[in-house]
Amino acid sequence: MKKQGLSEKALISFILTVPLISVLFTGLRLAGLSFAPFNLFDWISRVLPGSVITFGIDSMVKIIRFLHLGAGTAEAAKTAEHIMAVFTFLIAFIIAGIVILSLLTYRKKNGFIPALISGLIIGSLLLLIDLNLHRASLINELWNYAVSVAWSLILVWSQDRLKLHASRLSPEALIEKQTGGVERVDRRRFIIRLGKVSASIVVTGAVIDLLTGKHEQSIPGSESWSAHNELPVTGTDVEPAPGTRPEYTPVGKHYRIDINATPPIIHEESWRLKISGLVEAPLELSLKQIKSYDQVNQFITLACISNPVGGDLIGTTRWTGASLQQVLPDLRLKPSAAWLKISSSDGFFETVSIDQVRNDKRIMLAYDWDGMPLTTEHGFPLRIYIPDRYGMKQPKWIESIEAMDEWEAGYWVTRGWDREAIMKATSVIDTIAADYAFTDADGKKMIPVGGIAHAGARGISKVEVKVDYGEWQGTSLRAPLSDLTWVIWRFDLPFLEGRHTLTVRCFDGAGTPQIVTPASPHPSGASGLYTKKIKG
Ligand SMILES: Nc1nc2c(c(=O)[nH]1)N[C@H]1C(S)=C(S)[C@@H](COP(=O)(O)O)O[C@H]1N2
Ligand SMILES: [Mo]
Repeated sequence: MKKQGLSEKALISFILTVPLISVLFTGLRLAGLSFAPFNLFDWISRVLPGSVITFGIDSMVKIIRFLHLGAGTAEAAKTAEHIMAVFTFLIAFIIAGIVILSLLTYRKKNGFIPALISGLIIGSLLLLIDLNLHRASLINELWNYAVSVAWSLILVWSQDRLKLHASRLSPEALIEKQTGGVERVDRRRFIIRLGKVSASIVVTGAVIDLLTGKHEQSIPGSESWSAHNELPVTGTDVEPAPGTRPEYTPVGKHYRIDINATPPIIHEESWRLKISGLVEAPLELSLKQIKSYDQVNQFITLACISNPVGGDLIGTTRWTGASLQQVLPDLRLKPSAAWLKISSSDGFFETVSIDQVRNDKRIMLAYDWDGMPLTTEHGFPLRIYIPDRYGMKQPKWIESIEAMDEWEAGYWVTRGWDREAIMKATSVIDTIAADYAFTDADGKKMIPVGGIAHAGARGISKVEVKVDYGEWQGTSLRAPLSDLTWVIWRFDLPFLEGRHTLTVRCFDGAGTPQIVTPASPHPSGASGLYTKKIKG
């Protein structure tokens, strides 16, 4: 009998893993069951060293921006992660398949028992991953075990069939077999049939996905704040140049960055904010209890530390929540408590200084964005806001607060990013609106130019632009939505013939100029001047 070669083992594993992924995906779509490829990927991204992850994120953002993937960097990055997750899973299972088939090549009896054991081992590895990610649930783990065992049984059965084909041949064929001809034809036929079954499972999965996918659910009875309220700054102020980004970011367009292929789904009824550590007595707060504190509303610009100069990982909306300062006395902290460790259901965490909380009432536990409960992507049911810090310091999906006497490095800090992650001042030219050129009072042709400037919670005192190597010139600043948001600036540029370059710079509220030395996001946020070409 011909020994099964490595490439045939790999081929069979591949043919069987593709429909496995399809079945898992259908489970996710139809029943919200866990999708093992995402869990495997998320687990790998948590255990890999920070430098590898940082390099990965950096390259991904660069490639996405270079390719101009229209959807927005954050969305394209998630798609890229999903594709990587599926490939990683595929390769892992092909390797597992080769190992299983190699171990079982020389067995005499049928492979039911070893196949069952292999499937159970794989299911158990998936269970360990889910436990590590805090994503394990009875139904999900049963599902993982079921599909792993089924995959493994079919895999080993295929090997049995291939052997059988060899031994069941007629005497004539057996003679021919010496030359290897019939056996090869027969094996090929079996593998082709297997491939057809596999393909039809994938097609069925895709059809189900098409039929059931993508109807976005809106939360019944809730309407966004912005749908029926005017923004505090109206058109009477400095008019943004046409093409400037919206001053207020729709929640659906707000960038999303986190360590999860799919966001954790938390149920309000069973969720409690658990307070522990250096407190007189451990405490649990329901969302209702948190909402019973005075409601605070703040317009806030949030940015990711991975945002390059001029990138789209920045957004502005209206946050609603309770001031942590007000909640603090009810936590009954022991005198030695100096830090709060805020932990999330995805394993993300950060520490906040209690002194800072006592001194800054803007630090808040937020439950609404734009007047609606936080979406799953943006941290339902609770996230924290800490002024002047990049997003990496501000956990979403908060589950617990532990009072501690010592500082602890947070999730991204342990992976090599800045301890403080103070937002750097940045300014961007969104538009040079040549199509909206107008003639001013002196009869000169002017082109509206504009964009944003932002310096965390420090405000913006001045934005200037220059043409080529010319003098810096002042711009008009629109009153911001709050002193925590970006500022929209506008400059009417006298029309110029030919090609020129426009550069922008800003100064924060204290008059400190933005850092002009170019730096990439890692480890403490991007800096450098933004430029844009003028097409005359
Ligand atoms: N639990 C949790 N919170 C998190 C993260 C995360 O991965 N997990 N990412 C942080 C980072 S890096 C950023 S930039 C912000 C982004 O918030 P957004 O996705 O709502 O825009 O969430 C922060 N909070
Ligand atoms: Mo971030």
